[in-house]
Amino acid sequence: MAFTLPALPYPADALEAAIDKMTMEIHHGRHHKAYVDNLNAALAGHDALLAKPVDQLMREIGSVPADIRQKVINNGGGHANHTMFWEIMGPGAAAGPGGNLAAAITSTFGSLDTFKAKIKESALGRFGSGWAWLVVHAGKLEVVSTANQDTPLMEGKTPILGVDVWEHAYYLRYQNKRADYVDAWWKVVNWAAVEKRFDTAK
Ligand code: MN3
Repeated sequence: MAFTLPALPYPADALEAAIDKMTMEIHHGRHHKAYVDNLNAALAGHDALLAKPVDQLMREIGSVPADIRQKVINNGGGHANHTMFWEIMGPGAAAGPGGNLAAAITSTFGSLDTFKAKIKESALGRFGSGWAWLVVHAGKLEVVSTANQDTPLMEGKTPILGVDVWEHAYYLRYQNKRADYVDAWWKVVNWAAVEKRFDTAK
């Protein structure tokens, strides 16, 4: 058993409203692929760990031997984070959430706009590389940020939306303008997929 790179669920040019085709190709085909390859290399010979779904592997990071744990955090986190990232984006997406998620965002943050502002603050506040997340923790929504490829799964939190703020995610079109990238990114959020993750996480 080995981890494999999942196919993008849409063509690489499908998210042009926010992310250009070349960025998608390099991000998926090289960066994400490298995380998968390096994760498999780190876990060579550890068959029980290779057999776990990646989200479970990351939730149970304490069971990974100490000598390879940081490699698994970096590359297993990279694999888990990017797999979710592709799934919660899509072309022609709705402008905002519906259903239970819309109600939970309003009751937690006050409004969708306030929630988006919190994600932006979190994304811009992350010095260097990392992610801004909407997670479910103990049944409640929280906005959190992580460095590098650290995943909220390692803290017992379930990410349901996340924006990659590594420069490789936006540099070709936005260069140093991370704020413009985050503003544009909402155009390609697949809210139906986020809602589904929310309903499952609760
Ligand atoms: Mn990335």
